Amino acid sequence: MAGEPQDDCLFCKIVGGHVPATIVRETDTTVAFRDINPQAPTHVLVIPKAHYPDAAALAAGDPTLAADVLREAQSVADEDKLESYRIVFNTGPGAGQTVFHAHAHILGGRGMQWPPG
Ligand code: IU
Repeated sequence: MAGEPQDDCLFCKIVGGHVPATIVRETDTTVAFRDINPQAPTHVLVIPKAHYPDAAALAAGDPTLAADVLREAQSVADEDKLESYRIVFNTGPGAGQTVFHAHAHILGGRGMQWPPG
């Protein structure tokens, strides 16, 4: 069923406390933790606790939860005092998605280039 935890999903395991992560924020519906391979001084992942394979599935399956993720992105930015930051949802392997549980990358604390690589 949409949103149910998946046994083989790393981020579901982080939600369940079975895989360690440096959690910076948690709400009833989301978890935010520091990326293990940071690409900027602030690099936090915000995930829905419910399992959706990518941002498109999340937005289609539970738009309110998608909005929760975006709201948490701003809270992460506020906590790290970021005036500017980037939210990235890699969607699909060709875009660099490697973990198939929807997640927003919150990147900040350094200058950013456009277009991204
Ligand atoms: P991607 O958009 O699917 O490529 O992002 C997955 C991210 O998850 C990537 O930046 C990894 O460094 C990060 N990550 C993590 O923070 N903790 C982990 O245990 C694993 C991956 I595996």
